[in-house]
Amino acid sequence: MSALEQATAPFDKSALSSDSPLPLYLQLARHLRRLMQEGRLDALGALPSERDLAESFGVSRVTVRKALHQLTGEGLLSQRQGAGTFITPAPHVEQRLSMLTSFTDDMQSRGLTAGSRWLEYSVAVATPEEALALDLSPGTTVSRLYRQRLADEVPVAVELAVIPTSFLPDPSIVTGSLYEKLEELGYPPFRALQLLRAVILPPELAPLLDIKAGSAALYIERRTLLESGRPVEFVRSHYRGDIYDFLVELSLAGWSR
Ligand code: 16G
Repeated sequence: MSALEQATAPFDKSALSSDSPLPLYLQLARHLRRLMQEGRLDALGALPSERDLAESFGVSRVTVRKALHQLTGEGLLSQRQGAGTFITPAPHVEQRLSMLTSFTDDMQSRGLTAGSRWLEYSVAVATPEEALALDLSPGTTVSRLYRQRLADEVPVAVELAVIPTSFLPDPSIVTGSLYEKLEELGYPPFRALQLLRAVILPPELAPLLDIKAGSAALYIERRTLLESGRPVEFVRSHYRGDIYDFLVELSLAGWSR
């Protein structure tokens, strides 16, 4: 099967269901979004014509037009008069592992716009695992920030950051960068210990990262310390394996030829 045939194979009527309560154009938009996010349309660059899409999916051209309009609004497609509908390349992000940077810094340095969506925030007593990671005595309270992190509106990670309330009493005051807020409060992150592990994405996180359940992901745990050595943050995150790269700089370790 050629690359084109492989990419066009998913343009098929079985992707949509007339029994679903979701309007057909939203089902079509969701299907195309998924194909783009899985990189299955990369070989195409541009989408087939509205007429061809309508025929392949067995829907009207109005339905196709509404779906394409929806995805254009989300920045996933761009439509050029007379030239067709083009697929916006997915952002690719690289983080240097030797530098302590925030998500916002990482995005900015790549010309992407960092974003967050709250999934939940709360103040609660630290769990034993959190207390251990943050060197807290039992019963100490922490602020929890559970956020979806976006690069140019594309979800790239889901992050649960836990901060002792002595540093951040109210998680809701973090409206943008957490690290900027900590700096503003007088607790700038200074260094961090980070663990990375390749995992299969837990199924409940798949919709939050807009990828298929069972996809590969990077699980990262970070313990961030103040200059004094006191832990200020414990973060557990899942990053999309397909668009996030981590770059490590290695230098010769104390031996010579
Ligand atoms: C990064 C950090 C995370 C930190 C966040 C702050 C990793 C693996 N994690 O995502 O620990 O909480 O940056 O970002 O790099 P912010 O300042 O943009 O909120």
